[in-house]
Amino acid sequence: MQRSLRIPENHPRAESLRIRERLVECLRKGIVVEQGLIAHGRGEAFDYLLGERTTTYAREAIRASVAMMLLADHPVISVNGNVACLCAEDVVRLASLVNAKIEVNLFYRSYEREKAIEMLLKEHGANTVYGVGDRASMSIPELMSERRRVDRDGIYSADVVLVPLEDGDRTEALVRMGKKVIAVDLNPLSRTARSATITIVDNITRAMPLMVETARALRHEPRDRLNEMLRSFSNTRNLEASLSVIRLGVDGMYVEREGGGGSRQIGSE
Ligand code: PTJ
Repeated sequence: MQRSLRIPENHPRAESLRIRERLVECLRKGIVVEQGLIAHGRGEAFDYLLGERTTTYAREAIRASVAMMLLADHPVISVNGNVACLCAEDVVRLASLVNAKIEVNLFYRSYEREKAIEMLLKEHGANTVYGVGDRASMSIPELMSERRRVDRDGIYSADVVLVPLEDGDRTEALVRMGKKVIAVDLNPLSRTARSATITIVDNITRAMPLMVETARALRHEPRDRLNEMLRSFSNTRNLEASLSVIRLGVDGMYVEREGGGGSRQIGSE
């Protein structure tokens, strides 16, 4: 039996509950897989520790990522079930602003899911969606999962790939192919986060709209300025900073409980 929850507006976790409802609805429509709900739960745990805010460090990573996409010759946005469900509209907007292709790439691949995700992206205005069916005829070397199958005109020939919500194996394999990889991952300790060229430690539901906003702001900047933004960014430093937000946040929570004035929002905006 299908159940849907009426979420009270003043519920302290209203937004988080809304996102869960959306994922469950996408599960019913065959866009998200059961494992996608588990993956989201892991993300939620890190989001909680980050204070469910976009940190200043995530904002820095977003600026560098958008600069990288604007400077790229063949940028591609890789879309899986969770990303399609939570951010289809922003994926299409961002792709149009930075002139990127959109490719469906699934860990739990089935033709039905590819088509359902393609349809959702097209409903939001995408023209061509790469990687569907026979289009995904090329393979990422040394990768065994279904994620290895990519489109010759999409990820295979891309110089920059945005992989919101990814697994570590493919990130490493794409980097080995000489591509620059931008990841969005709430877990700053994950292999994806550690091996990507730029990692945005933020929830995709907040990061993607901010990427769109940043692309609008930066799209007419001269290439020199964009290059300068990239040069001044260090992924290692940025990940360390995100981890310190978690550490300080957790310490702050303990202080608060013991009657001190600690705050979870250190490093957040
Ligand atoms: O649609 P498919 O078939 O491609 O499958 C998608 C999933 C998500 C099931 C698949 O990619 C997977 O198993 O992912 P992992 O390896 O569990 O990685 C998910 C990572 O994304 C974890 O590090 C989570 O912390 C992180 N994550 C989960 N939800 C979010 C997130 N990061 C940002 N925003 C989120 N909303």
